[in-house]
Amino acid sequence: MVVKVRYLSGGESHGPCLTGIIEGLPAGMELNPGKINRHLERRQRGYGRGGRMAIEKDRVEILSGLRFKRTIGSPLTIQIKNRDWDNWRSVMSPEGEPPPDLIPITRPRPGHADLAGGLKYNHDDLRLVLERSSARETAMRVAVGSVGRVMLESFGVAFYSHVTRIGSIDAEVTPEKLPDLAGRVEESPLRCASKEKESLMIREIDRAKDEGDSLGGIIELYITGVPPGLGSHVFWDRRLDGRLSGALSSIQGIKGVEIGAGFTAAAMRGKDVHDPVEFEPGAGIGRPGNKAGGIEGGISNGQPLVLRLAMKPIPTLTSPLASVDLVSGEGAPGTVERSDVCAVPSAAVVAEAVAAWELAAAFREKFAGDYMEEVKAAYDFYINRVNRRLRK
Ligand code: EPS
Repeated sequence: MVVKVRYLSGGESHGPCLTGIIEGLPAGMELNPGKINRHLERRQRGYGRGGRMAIEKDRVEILSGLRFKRTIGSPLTIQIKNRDWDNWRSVMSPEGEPPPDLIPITRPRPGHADLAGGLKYNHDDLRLVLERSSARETAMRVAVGSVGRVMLESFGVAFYSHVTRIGSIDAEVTPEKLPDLAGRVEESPLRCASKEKESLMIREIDRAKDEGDSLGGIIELYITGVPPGLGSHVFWDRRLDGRLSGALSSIQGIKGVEIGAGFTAAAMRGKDVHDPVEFEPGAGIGRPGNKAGGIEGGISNGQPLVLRLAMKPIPTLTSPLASVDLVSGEGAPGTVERSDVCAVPSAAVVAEAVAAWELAAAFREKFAGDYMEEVKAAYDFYINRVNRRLRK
């Protein structure tokens, strides 16, 4: 049996709502919408965000696929209302005529989807690009990913993320420490494990804001409890590393994804990069190191997944770069829109959800079944066999 796992989302940043439809969940899975809302709330936090987050209070409404907090096997439809819609009803109205005072956006922001999107879809008003390219869309990615996460958590998978860099400030905390530092990361406005580095990061963000500038950074994901065998070496598009890095680099602003030792491995010798396989009486066959970041040959190997994401600075600058007005053809500064100075901590929560969704899809391919007990039985059978082979 092959399970089709997919979702589609729709919704403009300043339209009425975001909608997602998920296919592929087993029936009988416990799903408390409160768990999804908790991650939506985590995504809204973070030092460096602009005024929009003071308006929104993201919460899901489940419109189908759930009864008494249990999935029923049909598509799960999720809706998140945009509170800001009240301020944009005339500008973003799906019906009627444009208001007489509508001012189109005609000066693309360098680094933003404005220019390329406007050319591709032949939009005169670049608002039609920014409305969907906006990171507002990631609220639905968090909701959808959190559904996958709830399923994976019931099989012992745990997700951690932290911010290891903002601009020039490096936090230097290794991911293995994250399970112990999770409380500290959660209360940090920058998801930074080091209090000292957090103050320096805040100062860096304040300085960028004063200068009309923006900042990027680095996010690290650490995911434990992933069983060996998710993904596959036999087809290129089922390789777990490709699926995770493709999905993670589709998050707004993400420009690079590393797995395990990543780019540093390129400068090392093979004997220093690859993690030996060891047998220890009592513990069985295991790995003393994890430079592979939990994936070998496109397949999870049972070690924690370690992924790093580089996020570029947000392209909306209050002190804008040079651009051209597409109507007059004359040089003009890029459009200034309300925006964030730094959204790296939010992107970390988005990254957890995006990784959770990809892993949930790979998990369902490995452990198919129409209802939860069937999935659990397949999982238990497989894990017992794996443990026997590893002499555990
Ligand atoms: C964004 C611009 C800002 C951000 C937005 C992403 O929104 P607005 O244009 O309404 O001020 O706050 O992020 C979100 C709305 C969100 O929910 O994360 C952009 O241009 O990408």
